[in-house]
Amino acid sequence: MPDPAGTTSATGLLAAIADVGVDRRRGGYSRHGFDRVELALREWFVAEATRRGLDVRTDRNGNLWAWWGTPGPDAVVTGSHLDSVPGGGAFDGPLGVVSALAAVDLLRAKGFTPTRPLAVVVFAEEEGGRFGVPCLGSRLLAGTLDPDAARRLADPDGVTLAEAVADAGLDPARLGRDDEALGLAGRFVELHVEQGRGLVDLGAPVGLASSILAHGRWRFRFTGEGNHAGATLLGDRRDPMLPASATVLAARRAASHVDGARATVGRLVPNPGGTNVVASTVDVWLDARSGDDAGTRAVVGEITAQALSAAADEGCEVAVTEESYGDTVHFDPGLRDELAGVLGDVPVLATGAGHDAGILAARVPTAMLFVRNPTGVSHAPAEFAEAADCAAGVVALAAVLERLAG
Ligand code: HGY
Ligand code: MN
Ligand code: MN
Repeated sequence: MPDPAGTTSATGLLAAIADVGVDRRRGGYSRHGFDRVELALREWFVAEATRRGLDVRTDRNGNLWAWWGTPGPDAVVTGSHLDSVPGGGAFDGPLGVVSALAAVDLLRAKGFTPTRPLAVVVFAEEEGGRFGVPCLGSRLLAGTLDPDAARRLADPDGVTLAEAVADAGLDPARLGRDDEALGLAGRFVELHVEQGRGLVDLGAPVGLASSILAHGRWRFRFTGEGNHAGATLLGDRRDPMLPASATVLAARRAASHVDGARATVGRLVPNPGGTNVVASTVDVWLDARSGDDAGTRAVVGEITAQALSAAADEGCEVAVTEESYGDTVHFDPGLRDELAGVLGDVPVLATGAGHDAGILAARVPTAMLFVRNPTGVSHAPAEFAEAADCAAGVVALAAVLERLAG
């Protein structure tokens, strides 16, 4: 189906970046905050926004704001992120960005002109795939992440966030709460591919979000004694891989004790990581989530107790660091209901995934639109959305923007 005159489809825009950041080793995409790939995606976005006559500005935290009209208070803001998890899918993040551009096209093609400022935003490092803290750009913007701690965040190669943003042309000394930028936002609506099968099971192409689970990330660093895999008797070992392994198993067990909870270890890094070497340290990252703060804290508490006990049994030390945390987010019910009135009888779903919208919701009336994902899979190459459903998402987002900015 050809795009209406003067417009581009979300899938057409996604196709334009389909070769950027392909990860041939992992599969899928690896696009991380301020790395070479994500900077190329930023350049692409700036060119696409500029081509549409939008005025693109970069805020002090590296978030891009593409303005339709003069930046001003009570703006209607939409957008998402361009970065991915390692080996991630093509839609998580970029679908929200390209749908916003396509919605601007659609509104322009029908002769719409916003009566209040409208901005398309690309947030920096939403996945935390490089510096370890999710929603890095939106947390800094909202003032919920200490800028000094943020500047010291380092990627696996030891490059700090301060160095990375400086290389990207930003002043690291200016990272931090930006009330001037965020104060312009009157409402924020993020469109996102659904990360689950809710819409598939309900047979609907588009839905609205009700809430986000309480979730966070914790690093468990187990320290033992590095040694030779052959020359060291079992009784003489302090092998951190054992308590690390016990922690992985404890995560699933603890989560099964709390209704609806999830706990995951997707990343475990032994040091030095030799096949014939007893590790000296092992880092384990835990991602834990549940419907409320008490549930998530209970899961993490049980896992931590197991980790401490297993470390003591093996004569190892363990240090636990909370790297990020956010309580349950309930999106603005008034805005959600207003959008439901625009979209008709669409499903309202909770999400287990975190989003920049979850960070902004504390400061700005915020809503999310979901687009059906037939595989229900996300954070993996199988993540997908049909062209027709992406088009339905653009039409829905355009209707929402017309309502809010009309
Ligand atoms: O981890 C999350 O839930 C999100 O995709 N950053
Ligand atoms: Mn994600
Ligand atoms: Mn996302």
